[in-house]
Amino acid sequence: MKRLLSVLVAVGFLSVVGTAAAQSPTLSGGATLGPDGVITLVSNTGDAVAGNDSSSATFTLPAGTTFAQLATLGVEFNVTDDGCAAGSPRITIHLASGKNVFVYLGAAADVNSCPLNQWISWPNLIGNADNGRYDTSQVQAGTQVTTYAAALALINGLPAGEQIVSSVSLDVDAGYAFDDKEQTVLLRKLVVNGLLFTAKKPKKQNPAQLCRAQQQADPAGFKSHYGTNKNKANAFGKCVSRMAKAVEAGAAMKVHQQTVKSLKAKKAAKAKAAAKAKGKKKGR
Ligand SMILES: [Ca+2]
Ligand SMILES: [Ca+2]
Repeated sequence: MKRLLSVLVAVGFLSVVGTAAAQSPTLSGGATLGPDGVITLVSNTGDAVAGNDSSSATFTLPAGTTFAQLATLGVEFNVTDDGCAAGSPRITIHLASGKNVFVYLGAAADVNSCPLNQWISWPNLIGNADNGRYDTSQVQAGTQVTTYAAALALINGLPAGEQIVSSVSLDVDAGYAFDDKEQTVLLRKLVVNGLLFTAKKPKKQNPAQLCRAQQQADPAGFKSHYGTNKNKANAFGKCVSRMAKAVEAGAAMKVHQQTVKSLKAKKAAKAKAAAKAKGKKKGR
């Protein structure tokens, strides 16, 4: 038993080692961080603003990191407007020499095409064998369509100083390729070795908790608002099933706040009417 326990403890420690610490990449161009923690990257070449022609989210790597030392390169993104084009979105591996290695993010069959309005996940592009996933043409002409293995062999053959990676970015810059001159990509995860950005998942509301708050706003009104049987005794259960549906639809807070407001308003109106009736009685 003691031995089993120490094994479990060791496993527990192992799982902690290698866990990347959450941090935010540096945003530039038209990139913005939303209240939901998701980064929006736009390329708008159709307006008068130059600052939003391209967008990047960039992780600076620990000094001296080499291309061969990149063990994890993952991304979760969603192209909402109007598609993938001209190598955008892409991951750029910035070498300290000033040259770039590009990693394209589309489908295996065509690394430049991707579906619209759905989250696309690449847990790790290091080792990816799709032909054309990597582009090392800035390092050596004629290698625009290549693989990770070939990119690694090429860069490992360079002088040591030219194997250093200074930063890694996700880039969006192909607005010009679309009719409306605008491209939008959402980013909710970017991981490069120990550097990790993840948008926080919104906390799910508890339907029963919301119903208790509504009930407190006006117990009698709550009964008549939700109750469907003879003595309205099923009001709480009806509320919980209504709010559970709202939570699933992502509309729970809206429905909850509207219901509380309406319950309070009805309660106040009732109290006012009762006071008026009382006053009339007294006046007689
Ligand atoms: Ca612009
Ligand atoms: Ca557009």
